[in-house]
Amino acid sequence: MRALLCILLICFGTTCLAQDPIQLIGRNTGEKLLSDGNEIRTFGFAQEIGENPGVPGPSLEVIEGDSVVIDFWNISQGAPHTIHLHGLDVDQQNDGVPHLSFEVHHMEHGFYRFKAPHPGTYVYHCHVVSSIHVQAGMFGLLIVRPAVGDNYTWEGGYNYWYESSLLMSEIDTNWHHDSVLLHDYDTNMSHHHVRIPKYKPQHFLINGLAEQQLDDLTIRGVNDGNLYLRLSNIGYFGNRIIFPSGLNARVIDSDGRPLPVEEVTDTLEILPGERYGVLAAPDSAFMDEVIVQYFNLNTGIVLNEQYVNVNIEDAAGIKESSKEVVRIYPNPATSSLTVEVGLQEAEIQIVDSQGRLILETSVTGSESFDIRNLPSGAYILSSRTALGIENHPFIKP
Ligand SMILES: [Cu+2]
Repeated sequence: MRALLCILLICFGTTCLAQDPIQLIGRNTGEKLLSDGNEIRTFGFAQEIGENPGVPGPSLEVIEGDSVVIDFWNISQGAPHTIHLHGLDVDQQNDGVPHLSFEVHHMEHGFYRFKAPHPGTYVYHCHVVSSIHVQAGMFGLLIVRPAVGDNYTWEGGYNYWYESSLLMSEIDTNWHHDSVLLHDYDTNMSHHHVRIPKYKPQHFLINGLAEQQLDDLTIRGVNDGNLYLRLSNIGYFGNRIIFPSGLNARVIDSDGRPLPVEEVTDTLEILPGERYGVLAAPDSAFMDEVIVQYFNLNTGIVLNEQYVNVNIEDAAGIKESSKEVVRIYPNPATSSLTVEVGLQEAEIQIVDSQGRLILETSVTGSESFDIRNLPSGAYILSSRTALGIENHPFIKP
């Protein structure tokens, strides 16, 4: 039985680790709901046909050393698009700068290939008339995770319990009219003259959200474990990030490289295109906010502030039970399987030996599932909580 479980775990593991090409679809007909209730037209990246491209696009994750292929399929009409891997060490051919690399036209596929270099936080974006296409929504986060493991900043770096990514941008709705978005484009030219309105953003975003929409975003942590923040700016304003002093924040990496000297600070400025890694080591439980200010690069004047909730929990109870956040019994299980979760909520999935999803639900406390109709065989129940992912193999005789 143990051998069977090992084989199953290996199969299960490989499905997770397989380096299939990452599919990105370019679309010019996105819609974005703003915090004031208005909808604007956007360009953007999706991962499925028919999916509204998000602003930002999907966050991509790869592992250091992986051979990565991004299959970019442009299904939109009008100007071509590209994918520029901002800050990543890739060769010129795969760098997405149109006249130095290649453009992907309507109904074409473009393949970007690279070996994932330094672990860190990067941004990808379209590089065709980039001032317009980035503002239109064609950008997203790219995280290179270290080969040593998910919860490390890099090999020999820091271990952390929680992480949060904040990607800042702005929106000027006057740039989202067809007169700007449907600009002329001549593929033979490396530079384009496009008339654009003066940039006066009215919306200041974090992960595409602003104002009351940010209630859905919380930076979580515990009072005796590290919390890693990935902070990036893809807007045209500068960002000043103000951390609650209880976070004991220090800047440890920048643009995908560890900083030679770490800086303990409650305030961090991020200029357009920059990314920073901040390690927080809170020593008490508290609730507060991270303040993000957006300032004009020419005048230095702060035009707007947004707030992200911070919730640092007391680790005492959580950590005691963390070796077994989720417990399942009996095993083997004939008629019912009970899933018991520690202090928090768990998202659980049961997959069969072929990796087929049998059940997906969330559990708080203890819940029993009727498994009389489940065919005999080996299964894996995987659970995801704020403390990580656990895999629990079980047998239905
Ligand atoms: Cu584009």
